[in-house]
Amino acid sequence: MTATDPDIEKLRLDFPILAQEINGHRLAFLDSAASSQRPRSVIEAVSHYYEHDHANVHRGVHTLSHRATEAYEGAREKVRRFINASSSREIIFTRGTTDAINLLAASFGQSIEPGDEIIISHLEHHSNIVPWQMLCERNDATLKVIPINERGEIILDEYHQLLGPRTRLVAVSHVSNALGTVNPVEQIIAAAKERNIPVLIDGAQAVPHQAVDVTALNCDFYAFSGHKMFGPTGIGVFYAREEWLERLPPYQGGGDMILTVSFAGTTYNDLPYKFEAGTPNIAGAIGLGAAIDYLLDIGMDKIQAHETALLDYATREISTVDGIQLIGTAAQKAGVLSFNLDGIHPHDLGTVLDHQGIAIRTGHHCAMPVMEFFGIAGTARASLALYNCRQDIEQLIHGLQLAIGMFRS
Ligand code: C6P
Repeated sequence: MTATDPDIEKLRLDFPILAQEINGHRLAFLDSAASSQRPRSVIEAVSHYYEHDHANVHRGVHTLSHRATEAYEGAREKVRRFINASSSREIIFTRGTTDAINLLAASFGQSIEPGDEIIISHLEHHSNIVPWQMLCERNDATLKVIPINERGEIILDEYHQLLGPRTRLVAVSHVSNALGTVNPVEQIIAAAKERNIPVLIDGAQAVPHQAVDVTALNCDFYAFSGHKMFGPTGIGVFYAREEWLERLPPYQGGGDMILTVSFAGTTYNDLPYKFEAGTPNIAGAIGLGAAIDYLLDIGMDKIQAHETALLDYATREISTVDGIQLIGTAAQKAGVLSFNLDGIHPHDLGTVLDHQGIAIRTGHHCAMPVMEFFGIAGTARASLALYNCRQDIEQLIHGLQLAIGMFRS
């Protein structure tokens, strides 16, 4: 599969939403970092479940409950294989990345003491900043931030300086949503491990673009969202090593996370159920399982090669546009082109492009500190997924020329 390969045209047919026109133009969907589209197989898996198998899980002796439980637990096993976790007991279904990070901040956070330190990076999405800020405020701990350089890359030397005897956790993104920088997570994890410091990786923008192996990475925690990897909204994953999950207190209390309840006290369920209180998003998990089947069927290496070639092409093409400033020029990038055009506000640009059938995101991308670093209020962001092709990029470049004509004439 290359950027010009006819395979991509065939693959696009799997995504019914892409076949439509928007404002009288072919849809060029370049906003998958915000939320990707779903292949027909995911849509069908969810509706098949609702049409044939729905009941609550882990609760009934009847056939439908057995079927729902089997499908839900089957999805957990698919997630385990997808990220190469050792056991499905290490896979907790959540509402998404944000929910997964909040789970860790609430649970692990209970052991954080005054003076303890948590390290994040300057590249983080708000959901990997605010929960740690809230925790630090609550427990009188300190948030330390790894600085970045002008290309939008983490400065590893500075990271090493920040690691210290009071560091309790390192929490960094695998891929930046605002710039597309692929962070050197292997080195970040290895340096923390030398000091026995646990590491959380926010993988929301990594899992749709490359193979992820949590065992090889040697991270303690890994979080991601279903809706950015062609699965449903409202479902995500919190991976944690089993020994951590055994030690950590539960996040929420309620049904399914208990073994026994009396007014004298409660005992908690086995893993992973200890961390899944209440009726879960059963259909969401099944849809996520179908998305994983879809991705693995194509092959993550093939997807990564296609997107890397397309990003190279898009970077070359957009660099020729008069007055363009690319924000984020890291040596290692995935899936994202963030830019500004001289004299045109990103929101105006987004609106003009929408009139041409081109969907991009504009603004701060929930990464305000990144924008602050570059001294800008926001960017226009075109983000790629496996179904994008050269035609999408050509349409984008044409749209940018039109906008220049409108605003600069
Ligand atoms: N970024 C974007 O347009 P949720 O909303 O929980 O599914 O994911 C939050 C999140 C966490 N980390 C990273 C790196 C992310 O990119 C996101 C979501 C979207 O960039 C929506 S703000």
